[in-house]
Amino acid sequence: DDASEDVTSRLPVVAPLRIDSRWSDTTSYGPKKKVQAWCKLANGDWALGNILSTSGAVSVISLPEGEVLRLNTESLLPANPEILDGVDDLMQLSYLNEPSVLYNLQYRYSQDMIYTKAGPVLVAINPFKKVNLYGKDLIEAYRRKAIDSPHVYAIADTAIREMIRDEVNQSIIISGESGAGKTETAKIAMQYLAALGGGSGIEYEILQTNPILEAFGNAKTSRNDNSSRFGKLIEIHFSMTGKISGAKIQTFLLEKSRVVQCAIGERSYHIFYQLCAGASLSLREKLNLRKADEYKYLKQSNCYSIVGVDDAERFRTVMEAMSIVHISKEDQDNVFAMLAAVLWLGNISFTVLDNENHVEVVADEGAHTVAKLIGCSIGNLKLALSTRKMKVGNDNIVQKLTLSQAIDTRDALAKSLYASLFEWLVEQINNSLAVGKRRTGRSISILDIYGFESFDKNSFEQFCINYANERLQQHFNRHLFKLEQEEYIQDGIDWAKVDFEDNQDCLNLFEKKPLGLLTLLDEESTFPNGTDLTFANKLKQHLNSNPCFRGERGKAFTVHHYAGEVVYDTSGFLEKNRDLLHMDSIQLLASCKSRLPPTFASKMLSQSDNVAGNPYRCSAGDSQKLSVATKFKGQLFQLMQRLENTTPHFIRCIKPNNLQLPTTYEQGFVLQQLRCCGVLEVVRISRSGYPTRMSHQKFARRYGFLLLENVASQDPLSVSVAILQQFNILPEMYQVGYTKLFFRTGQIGALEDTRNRTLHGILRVQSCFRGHQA
Ligand code: AOV
Ligand code: MG
Repeated sequence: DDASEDVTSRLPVVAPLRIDSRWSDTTSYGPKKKVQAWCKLANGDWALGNILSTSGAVSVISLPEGEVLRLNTESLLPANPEILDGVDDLMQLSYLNEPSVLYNLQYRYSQDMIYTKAGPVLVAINPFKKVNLYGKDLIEAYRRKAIDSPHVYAIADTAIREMIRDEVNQSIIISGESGAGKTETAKIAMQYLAALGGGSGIEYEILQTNPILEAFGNAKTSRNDNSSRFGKLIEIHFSMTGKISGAKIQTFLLEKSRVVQCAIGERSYHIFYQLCAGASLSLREKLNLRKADEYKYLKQSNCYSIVGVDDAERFRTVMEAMSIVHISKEDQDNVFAMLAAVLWLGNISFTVLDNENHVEVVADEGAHTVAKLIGCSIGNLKLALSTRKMKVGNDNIVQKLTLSQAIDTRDALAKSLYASLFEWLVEQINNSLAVGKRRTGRSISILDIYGFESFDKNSFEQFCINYANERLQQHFNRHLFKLEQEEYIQDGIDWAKVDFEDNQDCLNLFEKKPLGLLTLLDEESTFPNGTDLTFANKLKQHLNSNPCFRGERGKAFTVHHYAGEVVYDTSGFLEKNRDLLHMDSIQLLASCKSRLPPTFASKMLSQSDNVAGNPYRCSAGDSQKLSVATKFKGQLFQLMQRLENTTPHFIRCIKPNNLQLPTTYEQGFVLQQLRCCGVLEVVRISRSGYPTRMSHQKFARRYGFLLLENVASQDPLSVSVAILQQFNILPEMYQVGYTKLFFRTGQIGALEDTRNRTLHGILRVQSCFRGHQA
């Protein structure tokens, strides 16, 4: 193997540490003539130029197109030698400044090498086109380690190996902003795990959950034609023999407002359009289905199709996938009936009865179809949507709803039906993939949540999504920076500290009690007189001194997120946070002789925390139910706890441009993402640090048998030192701590190979074979 004459492989894996982007010791007196350097152009991009002369503060640079610039010497940054162009791990760069990293990624990207390592982290740049990087042959090549260029496959492979080696659960944590490629990356990782752990057939079911959940949980937004509107953690379990034994999916906060409202140019959930385009004639008749543009919920955003997507065909794929995860044809039809009911609910209209704006439901095709689909009488439906039972003093009265109250009630019912349907689906899938209760220490979880979002108008949904991303960023920081530093210090290791962007302040802004965004939101949500405006004012009153917060005019406020500033409009915050479904609606559903899958109806009813007080209560505000934000926070805490108990593998997805275009790499846009996710710091820390570590005991146990002399009687530390010596591990490649050994990247890999070869007797077989030849 050492016959490889590839030049880059002879470069030291660990370049000498240069804490920042300044000129190195080789050019210690600053930029020199004939040296290449990065210069910042007026448009903010970096260009590679030759230094023609430099005299103190001013340098003269020639650019490739012949242009000559006079620049402030201070503003020049050193460029790496050509031999380092396109290295597959940023750690190999001699100069780790921003333009060098940008250039390296761009160089690779232009050759469809979309994956690059940044120390322990995999950076994936969205190609926005088909690339020849996937499939059976490549999976096999990665499995055999015939290829070692950075890839999602390689990450998944490491996860499997470490799971087996350490008997510790693993996680693959994928982050990046909306449209960066997280969901695609998660699927690619799943494919690898399925291929390696396949055999029982369950792997096929696991893969089929993707088209289902994407149909019901993804939608076209202005950022991404297939944007996930829910968070997802899939835990894939393995048996002792390394075969997949089952899986469990947990979802987080589905954006239900999309069902009843979405912005121009966006779409509601894919499944609605798929159903309208792909339903068979008999299903159409049964559900009284129309074309998508005849439904008000779908019509309002004036967008029905996605370029390159055939909704009818996708519908067939989804039905097939549902059958594979054992959802019966009958249940499937019931699911479709619920979808049709949601669509027809949107078409229900009201007539105003008096000058107080009280209304009555128009008993047209919409109302009749909904009643038929959910299995209630038209009379009950009309009552539930236009009146509310209340208790005033000792009297039970029935109050007529105003137009806006009725519309809210109708929409709340639609949202709630859809969200329950989604939950029901996840439950069915989990039943089908069920794993035993045993915790085996053999699972790999893949986390794919909605990415950071900043639109022209940001509401409660973005607030929650971005909060989740803050939490995730902290997990990333903790693992790659904080815990790292703490561990070195604890074990007495000599090590240069690297500063990183800590986002604790922003998390505090959200979570602090009693004066944090979430607590203040909950408080205002329970005040009978609370409005979005009083909420916004309260934030300004209490949080204006917080550096992560800024009050804006009117009902808006700005949060300084790790990934940038986002202005939130509080309109609708309180209502979305309360998320009330009135008892009248619940009772209506309870009365349905419904076609709903049985577990679904009972689920809706058992969600008593979704109930706005009892039916005879005056105020909807005094219920004891948990708010959406608080529930979400709890879910995120739980998620983090679960992830804490795993060995994490991080993948950072990067969006090369904001237009979803192939072969378009916008430096500034990429840089912004690299900066906020801390990729450069990760490389720096890995280069200066010792990412692999093992206790003396474990190391001695694992590799001791490779020693030529008998060491049985010696203590683990001495055995460890003997191993290090026998295998000629250079002193700068490791450090011996009080309890552990710390290694630079790549060192343990070589030892592992030797160990595996020895264990499998390959060494002996090979030498035997050579002996024959000779
Ligand atoms: P996201 O999950 O990060 O956004 P996706 O995974 O949905 O982003 O990717 C967006 C689109 O980019 C996909 O629909 C593909 O067209 C394209 N894409 C991404 N990765 C690849 C790849 N490896 N090869 C080819 N095309 C790719 V969001 O869910 O919006 O945060 O909430
Ligand atoms: Mg996604």
